[in-house]
Amino acid sequence: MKQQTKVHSSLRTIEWKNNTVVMIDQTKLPNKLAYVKFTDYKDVANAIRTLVVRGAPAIGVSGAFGLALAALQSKAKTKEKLLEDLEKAKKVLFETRPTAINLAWGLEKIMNVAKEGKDVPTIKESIIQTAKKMAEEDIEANKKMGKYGAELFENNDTIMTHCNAGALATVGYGTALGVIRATKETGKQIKVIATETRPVMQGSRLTAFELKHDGIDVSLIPDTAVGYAMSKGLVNKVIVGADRILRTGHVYNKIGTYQIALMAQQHKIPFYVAAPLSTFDLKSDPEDVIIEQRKASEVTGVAGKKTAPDGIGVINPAFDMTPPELITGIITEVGIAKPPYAESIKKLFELRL
Ligand code: RUB
Repeated sequence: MKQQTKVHSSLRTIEWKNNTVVMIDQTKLPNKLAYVKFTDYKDVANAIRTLVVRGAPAIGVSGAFGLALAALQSKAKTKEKLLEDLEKAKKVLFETRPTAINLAWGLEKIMNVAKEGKDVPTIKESIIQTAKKMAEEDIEANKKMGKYGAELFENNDTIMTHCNAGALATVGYGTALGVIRATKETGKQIKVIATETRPVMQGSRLTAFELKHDGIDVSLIPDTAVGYAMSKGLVNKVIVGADRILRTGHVYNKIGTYQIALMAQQHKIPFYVAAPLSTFDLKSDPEDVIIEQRKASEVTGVAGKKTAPDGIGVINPAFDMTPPELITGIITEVGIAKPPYAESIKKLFELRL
């Protein structure tokens, strides 16, 4: 029998407490673990826009909580007027970040609950209950994903990850880092190599913080050292999260994911993606997906200090697309999809029904 090592993250990224949304302010990490509280949906929208909360599943649930606040803020006396107020709030929340599909998913789910309700008080109550349930279900999905994913990793593996697909990108436990946590919980010894993830440093600020917090062995590398680490045999497997996965298995994730997948293929290193079904977009084609472009100052400076001359052009896409042929498997809460993805992803959704 394998030794059971319990590795739990005590970090809870977002929570609904006494009609207030409480979040970890991720912009303050790793220097300070600070929490912010919101009672206005516009502040939640601003928190999503400014990366106080980020990561696909976390912004999905934040959107739902934002609508729950909007419902409480509404002075509507009729269902029609309440739906109008909610539509207005939905638009503000939706426009914060365009690439992660979970945001649209979270907002749509709450709007459907609102439309089905019969009067103002019952709609408000069912929105709050649904949003709270979505938060709990996110953690459950991550734990299930962890169980499936743990089987893919061996004792003594060193696993590379990019960006932050951990407890901090979700409500808790994490997707890619959830699989790493679950692997550790089976008693397997594993190490993690985290990329810094320029320009916003989710790897060094968040992944390294979160893994250290949980006592998981983590080494940080510059994004530019991925080829070095792979060519020196320092990496056995790669696992990343996703912001959107199409029915064809095209994966949108943090900028830099594509080049890591290409290098993994060159070095014959398995490349896995972990994401809940709420990250899948079965309707869009690659040309429909909007890649968020972020401000130039993220690239022309580091930690508030200017590192580039004024008056130059900057290209700062937040995400890129990794094509299915570079992906070994996609781990979800209902199982693992393997190529050909058009068939295996369809099967996963049938399993859920
Ligand atoms: C986050 C990012 C993460 C995925 C993880 O980007 O790209 O890797 O969101 O999602 P940002 P998941 O920090 O700009 O939001 O947890 O589904 O794997």
